[in-house]
Amino acid sequence: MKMAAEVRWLLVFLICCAVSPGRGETPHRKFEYKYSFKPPYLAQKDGSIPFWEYGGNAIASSENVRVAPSLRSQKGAIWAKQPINFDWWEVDIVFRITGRGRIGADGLAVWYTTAKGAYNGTVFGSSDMWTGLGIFFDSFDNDNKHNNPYIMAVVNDGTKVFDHTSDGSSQQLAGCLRDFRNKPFATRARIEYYKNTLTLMFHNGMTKNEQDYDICFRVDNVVLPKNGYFGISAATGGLADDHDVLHFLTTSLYPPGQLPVDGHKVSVEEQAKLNKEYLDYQKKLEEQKNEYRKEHPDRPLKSEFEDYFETQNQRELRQVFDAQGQMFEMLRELHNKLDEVVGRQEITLSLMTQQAGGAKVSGSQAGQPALLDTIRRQEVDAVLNNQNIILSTAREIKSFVNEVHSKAESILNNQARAPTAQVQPMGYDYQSLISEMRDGLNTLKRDIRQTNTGNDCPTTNCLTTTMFLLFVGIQMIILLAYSLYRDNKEAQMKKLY
Ligand SMILES: [Ca+2]
Ligand SMILES: [Ca+2]
Repeated sequence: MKMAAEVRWLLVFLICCAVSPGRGETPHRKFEYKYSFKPPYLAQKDGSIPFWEYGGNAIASSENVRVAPSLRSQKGAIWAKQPINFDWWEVDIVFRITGRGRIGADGLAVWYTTAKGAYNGTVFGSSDMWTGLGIFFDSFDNDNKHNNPYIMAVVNDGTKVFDHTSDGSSQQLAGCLRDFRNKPFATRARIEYYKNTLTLMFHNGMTKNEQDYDICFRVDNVVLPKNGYFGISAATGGLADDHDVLHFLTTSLYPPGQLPVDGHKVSVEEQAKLNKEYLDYQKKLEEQKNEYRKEHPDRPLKSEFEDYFETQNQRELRQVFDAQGQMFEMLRELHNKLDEVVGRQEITLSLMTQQAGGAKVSGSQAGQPALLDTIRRQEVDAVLNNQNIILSTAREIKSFVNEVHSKAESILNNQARAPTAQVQPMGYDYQSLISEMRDGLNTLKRDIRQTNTGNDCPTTNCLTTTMFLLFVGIQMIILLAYSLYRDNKEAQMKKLY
């Protein structure tokens, strides 16, 4: 049942995906020429720019719009004539801010506001307290925090006064520190407002590569008023830069499936009108060109050849920039390759560590000898130590055994000597007894002889032989009994040992 539920959910998910193909897919794009300008023939002969109006100190030429020239206290602006009729958009501007000084002023602003601003306002040449979005390229460091040139976005609801003294740092929605002044190539900004996400990509003008953008900021949940006007303004102060805008290209963005259907119907009617407008414009342009050629018969030739000739300095500069551009390209390639190499190295390292881990477990042939060698040495040391210990203990045991042996020998000797020592007194006793008995007998014989020779006493009456033999027999029996008693006593003593 659980599996079935999961499968059902998966199906629902797949159906959702099929029904609304790619919420994250790239939007439909449509170039909006009515909100764009670009060279060549950016401005017409009369100085007007189709679908745009400019004022203040702004100057338009066929190549660019100089919104504020490098003179003191200049202000200018250019505004689209029509408000936009789409919700999401992308604006690509190509611009150059150049000046002789190390520091420039004041900066350039790109606007998207509910109403066209002034041509000589206080915020980078246009009106303060605007309603909508202002993107400022602020050259001059008013608050002296060494954080300019700076790019920032400020959204205003028509009530806030821009804080120039702090360079708008407290009011900015987002920003980034980028140097956009005096670059070898034109700087570019790509401002995208799509599904309430505002993104600013910036090209620093250091390379020829037109796609060399990096992100300045991306902000979600940005709500801008609908049907606003696009505009650009610029201002100079005590210091001055030329603020030139070369391209202003607007693209409307439509989420997939949201391209206006009725727009197509309208365009059928409008198309003829627009085609006519376009043809008129082309005709007018040709007429102007012809007039220009008539008025300046020598100019076209000159301008044609101007492209072929360049001064020494120009050539050197061009060569330097070309070389620099090539170096940048090579560096980027190298960087990419380095990343690739590092990635591969990491992969191989991880693989190697994995293998090493496996080798420890399985005992691979590569790691074995080194490991065994170290173990052998340790083992040999241990064995030697053990041997030494064993030798010393063996010596101790040997000396102990010798001691025991000598002691045993001495004991054995003592034991061997012991019976003689014990027997001796017995022998001595017997011998002394026998000698005593002999002495006794001798003295008895002498006494008998003396009595026999000296006194009249009858020998037979005094001591008869039977009496003598009886006496001796009794004495012998006593001696035997005594010796038997001694033997018995000794046997008992031995048993006790
Ligand atoms: Ca400033
Ligand atoms: Ca500042």
